[in-house]
Amino acid sequence: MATAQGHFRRLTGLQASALSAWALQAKPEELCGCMGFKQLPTPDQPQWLQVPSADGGPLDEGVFVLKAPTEGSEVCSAEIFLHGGFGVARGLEALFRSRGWVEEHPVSSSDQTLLLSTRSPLAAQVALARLRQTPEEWGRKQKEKGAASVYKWKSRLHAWRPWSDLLFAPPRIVLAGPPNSGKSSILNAWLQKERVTVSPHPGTTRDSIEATILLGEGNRVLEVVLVDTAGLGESQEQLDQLAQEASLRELERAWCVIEVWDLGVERGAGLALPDAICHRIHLAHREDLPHAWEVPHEDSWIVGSVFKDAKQLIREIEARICTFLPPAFPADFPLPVSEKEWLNLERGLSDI
Ligand SMILES: Nc1nc2c(ncn2[C@@H]2O[C@H](COP(=O)(O)OP(=O)(O)OP(=O)(O)O)[C@@H](O)[C@H]2O)c(=O)[nH]1
Ligand SMILES: [Mg+2]
Repeated sequence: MATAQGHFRRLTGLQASALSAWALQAKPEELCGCMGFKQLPTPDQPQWLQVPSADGGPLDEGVFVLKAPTEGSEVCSAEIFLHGGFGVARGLEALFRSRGWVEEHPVSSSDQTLLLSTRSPLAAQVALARLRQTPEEWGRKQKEKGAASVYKWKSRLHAWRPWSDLLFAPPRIVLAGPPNSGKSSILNAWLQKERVTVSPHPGTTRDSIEATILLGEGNRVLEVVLVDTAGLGESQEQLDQLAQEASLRELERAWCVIEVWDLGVERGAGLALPDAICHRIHLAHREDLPHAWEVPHEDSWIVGSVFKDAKQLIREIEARICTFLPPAFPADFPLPVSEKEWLNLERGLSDI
């Protein structure tokens, strides 16, 4: 197979836009020939450029920036910035291909869709990393760095894997507990608005109510779904039974359950929660009231009150939830989004 004369990669999106940016790599004489230069411009100094089309006519005008050469490399790297219409992109690709250049990691429309549909800083970081390189390319780079790099990352990949689920199907955090323990009040305090009806009458919430929030700090912020449920306990009426069945269905889907207990009234039997729940927080709520029971000395318990200090309570719950998140991964890691991508990445790293 003939080797490529050069490589090109589109840095900006596939859609039409004001500007398009392209990364190029080729030997100096080929870069000159392709871009129509007699000699290469000075590195790092933007140079006005008239790009020819594949048939020799003018294609577009733009800016060319040669990168500082890497020692020992025969190949030069550069970036060009042209108009962002479809015609220019097609013409440029035709020029490269006519000279035997090959496209590197073409941006796929699914990666673009991923970027455009992200709703949290962390998801945006992953989508951007995926636009720059595929998980397989990332794996190849680690391999090029040697066995030590591969071993280092292989052990971490396993720990990062749950992020795929968390980022692409936001985890559900369910407020559950006996009636009147303050579940809806906590949801409202979290959202900082009166989203759910609160009342002193047990059995106020009948349907599960959900709301999406962002949780975490800096560019580690991810999207989660908060769910308020109907109170669980002894039920006399048919309506209560249906409401409780809906709560139990929510518990089955929960990534984290916050059991909300009222410190002001005698604590009944524990809730029969499904075994499969990933994470659990016990909350002794309404601590401003005289305590009717003693809070167990266990790490899973948080004590607080929406009336006393709602912000502090929510901060504490969020901090606890963050401890359930998998370990952070580097910003340039293009997190695989499917089983197949994970397999390919792991297989690629295995045969070293
Ligand atoms: N003393 C005290 N009362 C609170 C606190 N938070 C909420 N409440 C009150 O407790 C009562 C029940 O609150 P809700 O938020 O409706 O409780 P719930 O668990 O959603 O109740 P159901 O939907 O009926 O299961 C209301 O009168 C609230 O105003 C608190 O921190 N301290
Ligand atoms: Mg309620």
